[in-house]
Amino acid sequence: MSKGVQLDFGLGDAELPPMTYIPGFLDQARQDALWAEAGRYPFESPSIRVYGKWHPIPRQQVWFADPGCDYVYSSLLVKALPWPPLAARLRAKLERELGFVSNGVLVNRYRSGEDAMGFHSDDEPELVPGSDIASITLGASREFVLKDKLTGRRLSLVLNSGDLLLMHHPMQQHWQHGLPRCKGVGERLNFTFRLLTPGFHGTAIHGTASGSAERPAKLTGKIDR
Ligand SMILES: O=C(O)CCC(=O)C(=O)O
Repeated sequence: MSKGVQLDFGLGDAELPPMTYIPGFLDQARQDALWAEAGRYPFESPSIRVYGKWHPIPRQQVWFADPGCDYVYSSLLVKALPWPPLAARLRAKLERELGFVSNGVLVNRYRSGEDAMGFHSDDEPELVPGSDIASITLGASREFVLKDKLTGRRLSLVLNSGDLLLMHHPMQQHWQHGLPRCKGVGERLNFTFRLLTPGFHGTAIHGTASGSAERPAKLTGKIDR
């Protein structure tokens, strides 16, 4: 059973975002195997519309989830693809060791330090209210920045390969997070495990049709994240 590390931003407990940080949650062998599996994931950089113009998001992503767990993310409807074996095994490890239950994982691929994610909160309506998010890093170390929605105050920590960050409810209500560009770094993968309300977007919960390789529908996007 892994233990969380106390993050010290020089603040009192009451001012800290509710998070648990577990460095080295994945050992090197697991990291290597997952990295190799991810080499076969069908990553895409869907385009979103910002102020009337279409732009590919500055990273690649793929969404694996249980049937019926389609996700509107960055204003795009993303169909649930079936779980690859090692991503499913990692989901089971989180549940077994930490009691963390999820039914989908968004895998973000940052091809270099030029890829990034803007400030946002994971507060989509299909996420089960009160649920937590588990984020696992592979590859290059990157700065993960948090911004207090009320005061604008920023905190940051460096996420290294194999680290786990649990973002507990109600962090998404009060804080935004993002991954700024960072010159000269290599590829990084991030697995964020989430719990969705199955069937939220009216898709079938039973049957096999949901794991299609259909391209995500393009909807109007207001944010670049
Ligand atoms: O790559 C990361 O560490 C952040 C990912 C993230 O913020 C998200 O998937 O919502």
